Formats: sequence, C-alpha cells, structure tokens
Amino acid sequence: MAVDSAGTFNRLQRTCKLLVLLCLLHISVTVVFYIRSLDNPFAFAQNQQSRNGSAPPDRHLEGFTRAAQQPEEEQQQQEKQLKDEPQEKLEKCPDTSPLLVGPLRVDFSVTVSLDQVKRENPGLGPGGRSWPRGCRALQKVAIIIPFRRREEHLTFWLYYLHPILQRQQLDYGVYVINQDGDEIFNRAKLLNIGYVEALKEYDYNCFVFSDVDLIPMDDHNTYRCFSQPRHLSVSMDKFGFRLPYNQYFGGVSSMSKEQYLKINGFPNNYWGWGGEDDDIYNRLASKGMQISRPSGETGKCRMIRHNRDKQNEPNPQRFNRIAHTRETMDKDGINSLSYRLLKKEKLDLYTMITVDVGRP
Ligand code: UDH
Ligand code: NGS
Repeated sequence: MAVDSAGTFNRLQRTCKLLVLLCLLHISVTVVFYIRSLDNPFAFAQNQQSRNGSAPPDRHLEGFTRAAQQPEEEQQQQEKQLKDEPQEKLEKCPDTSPLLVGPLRVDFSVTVSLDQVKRENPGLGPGGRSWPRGCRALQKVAIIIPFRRREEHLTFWLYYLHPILQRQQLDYGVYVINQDGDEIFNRAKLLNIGYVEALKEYDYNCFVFSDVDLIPMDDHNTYRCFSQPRHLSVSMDKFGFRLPYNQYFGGVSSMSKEQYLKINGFPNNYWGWGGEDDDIYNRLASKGMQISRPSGETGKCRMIRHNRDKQNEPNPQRFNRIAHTRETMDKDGINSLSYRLLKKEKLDLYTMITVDVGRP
C-alpha cells in the first residue's frame, strides 16, 4: 500500500514538473513573439523610410537640411543651384518609377518627430523640395496643404509622404498654407493661395491639393497630374475603402495648371466645413472635364481620426452655393482672390506660408 502511494506520488511529482516546464516554455515563446510584434512596425517603417529612392546626398547639396538656420544669401545661392541644376541634360524619368514598392503599412500609433523625418530624408532641399537624381522628372509638382493647428497630423504627413514622393521620382515642393487667426476656416481659399504662392517659387506645372490628415497606402498612387483632373483619395478607410458618392472630389486631388485655370481655380466664399469640393467638381463638370482616378486598390488611404476643429463648423450656405456653381464660377475664383501674406518660412521639410484670408 505504502509502496503504491509512494509510486503514485513520484508519478504525480514528475507530471507536475513536466507541466511547470511546459508552462515556462509556453510563457517564453509568448514573450518572444510579443517582443517581435512590438519591433515589427518599427522595422517596417524604417524600411519604408530608407527605400525612398533618393541618391546619397550630392556633394553640392550637403547641408541642405540645415538650410533654415543658414544666412539668407547662402540659402538663396543654394536655391539658385537647385533651379539651375542641369536637369534638361538628363534623360526623362520612366512613366512608372522603378523605385515603387507597392502597398504600405500606415500606422498612426508610432511615434514620429520632425528631427527623425529630417534624418531619414537627407536629400531634401530648403522648403521641402526634392527632385529625382539621375533622370529628369516628368512634372514639376507643387503640393498644397490647407492648414491650421494640425502640427501632429503634419508630422505624420511629412513622415509618410516625403519618402513616397521621392520614390515616385517627382520634382516637387511642399507648401503648407497656414490660416492665421481664429476666424472661420476657408479650405478652398487656402488652396487658391497655395497655387499663387507656389508659382512665385518655381515653374510648377502640376498642383496636388491634399488634406493634412490623409496618407496613401500604396506608392503606385502617384501624386502627379493626368490628362484629366485627378481624384487620388478614392478609397478611404473612413468610408470603408470606397467612394462615398460618385462625384466626391474631396481629400486629395491634382490638376495641371491648364485644368486649374480652365475652371478659374476654386471658390473663395465657402466659409466653414463642406461643399467646396463639390463646387470644384461642378466647375470641372461644367467645363466638360472628367475625373480620372486610380483603382480602388491603389487608391487606398488612411485618415488620421480627429474631432471637428473649432471654427470649421458645417457651412449652412453650402447647399445653396453648390446649386449655383455655374453662375458664380467665372466671378469667384483665382481671378477674384485677395489675401494678405503674413509670413513665408522655408523650413527643412516644407514651406510654411501664413496668410490672412479675411472673414465672410
Ligand atoms: N484643416 C486644418 N485646420 C482646421 C480645419 C481644417 O488644418 O482647423 C485642414 C486640414 O488639412 C484638413 C482639411 O482642412 O485635413 C479638411 O478639414 P477637415 O479635416 O475638418 O474635414 P474633414 O471632412 O473632417 O476631414 C470634418 C470633421 C469630422 C468630424 C468627425 C467627428 N467624429
Ligand atoms: C459631403 C460634403 C463634402 C464632403 C463629403 C465628405 O456631404 O464637402 O460630404 O465628408 N458636401 C456637402 O456638405 C454639400 S466627410 O465625410 O469627409 O466629412 O467632403
């Protein structure tokens, strides 16, 4: 009897030991996988940033990222060099950049800083300018962002977009049009101002108008112009990756100089949220233009979730205004634009243009 119970006790003891060992093994495997899952997004983002297609910094471009702190003369000299660079002698870049990598992971829980973005994009010129090395860009693209108090979103935008735009082999500049003061927001007027101010800087022939909180999820969605006005943010996460309605033209769009001028630019009198993008659509349609779009898959993008901003409440006049676009568009647009330029800052990653847009 005693021998039997001793045997049972020994077996139980061995089983328990085995169980404890198995548990320890299980815990270690779980810990290893957990640590790797923490590492992964970081590794991916790093990879994404480093595959930006920019050549190692040219000798004559060294120090460009420090340009904001340089004396004005020196900075102007560098800008002149940038403008004079003999791009004409180079062969045209291919229609589709060989540097594209396809679907991208876009994650807003990672921590990013402007210093990090600067470090990871050493080939940028003052004011957030870049151009392809080794071939001549097909278009000169000004990227215009309407802005007021969205610094965190802008940091994400710069972090994700600069590497993408460089891989797309664009000759581009980033213009953040900052509405000064606390009056009611006017997105479309800021976009008009961006058009005018960007052209003072460089001979751009294509304009991309982008909200600050939208990030493309595939670098084949090229931020350039097409034979028809382009809608780029066609498949947003917040709409379940589909168009909310066929005429939707909000978020990110692009237009050549000719297309933009044909519609007299954008309306200046949409104060507050909503309708200005529908007015732009009406303008394009009234001039017989069609909207070009990437496929739903290529056009996927993520929006940074946010609450409604102060002084950007829905505009009660928007429905009435979009019903009369055809009658108003020739009088209200780039030909009637008035604003006060308050400050222009060539920062390392973008040009910040602060303006007084007035009030309704
Ligand atoms: N913008 C600013 N600051 C503002 C308002 C607008 O920078 O105070 C810019 C910014 O580029 C933004 C764009 O204008 O991406 C369009 O404005 P929006 O983001 O307010 O428009 P959206 O339609 O959102 O994306 C509307 C409010 C949604 C509230 C949802 C509450 N759950
Ligand atoms: C429409 C608005 C557009 C707006 C779109 C998406 O109703 O300006 O919703 O809005 N048009 C009018 O109000 C006339 S969103 O869901 O992104 O807030 O862009």
